[in-house]
Amino acid sequence: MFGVFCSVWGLLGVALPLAATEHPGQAQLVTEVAADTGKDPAGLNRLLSAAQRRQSILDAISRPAEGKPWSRYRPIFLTPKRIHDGVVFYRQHRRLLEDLGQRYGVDPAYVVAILGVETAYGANTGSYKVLDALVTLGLYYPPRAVFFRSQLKTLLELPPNQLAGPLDQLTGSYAGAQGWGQFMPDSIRQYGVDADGDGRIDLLHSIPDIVASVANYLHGHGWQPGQPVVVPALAQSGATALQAKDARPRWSVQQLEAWGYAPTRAVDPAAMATVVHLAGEPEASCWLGFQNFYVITTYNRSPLYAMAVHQLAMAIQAGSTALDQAQ
Ligand SMILES: [Ca+2]
Repeated sequence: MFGVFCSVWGLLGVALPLAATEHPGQAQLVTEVAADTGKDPAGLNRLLSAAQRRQSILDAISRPAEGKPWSRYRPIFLTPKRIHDGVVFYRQHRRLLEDLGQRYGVDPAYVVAILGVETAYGANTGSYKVLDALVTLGLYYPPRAVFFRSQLKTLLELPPNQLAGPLDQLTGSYAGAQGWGQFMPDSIRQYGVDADGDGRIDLLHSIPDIVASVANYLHGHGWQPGQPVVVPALAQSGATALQAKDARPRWSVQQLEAWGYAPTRAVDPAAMATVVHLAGEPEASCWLGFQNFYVITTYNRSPLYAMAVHQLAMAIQAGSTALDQAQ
């Protein structure tokens, strides 16, 4: 009798009341997380089964990002409002920023600029459920499944005091990045800091935690305090074409000059740099990017992103200095 009932439900395509969604690969993931953390598999299954595969997330990640020339990318981030809000934020939290900048050996204007480019200083931290985002990309998006499944696993493993709220209520970007600095779960685990000492890492509500975590991230990726980020260069016609898979500084300035890339400002000839070409309208531009430029690209590998962060940091610094002098 029961069996007949079941098959009727099955034929009608109606879910049995107690049947939960099981995503592909869920059982294996739960087994791994439970083994690593001792968490209850039933609780993990409940969390995952309540998460939804979202087509909007798959659509968002499939759109080409940062395909714009610099001349059209720059105005998105270097707006008067974003500069103004950055100056206000910098001055409002100056003591904290300068103390943490000192502690982590990073220039705090760059921390503020990253918060500005990522989320307009916390205004747009994202409205996708983080669990939906990471289930969708980790379990239903083969091209990036290795990366996103690992982020999903980390999210499930993070202790509750490293999250800004209950795991099933966290929101973020379509890629599952959270908080003012848009940290992925691995970055929360590796670089998250409880700077206000309340026993939690809260990258959504605690300004000290947010600032310290971004500063710690930059420090951890090799920021060199007081060193240049990027300088404009002139590429001579016939300059040696250089290929590199990322913005890591690979050549000395002296070597780059010999190959036809002349910095337009005095820089240490022994400093290591890479050449950054930005497509423009109408003209392309050429730059020498140093270690600190590379560090910003570890946050987002697009050179356009790193340049936007650099120029916003410069504008915030200039705006703040101008106000100091007016006082
Ligand atoms: Ca805290």
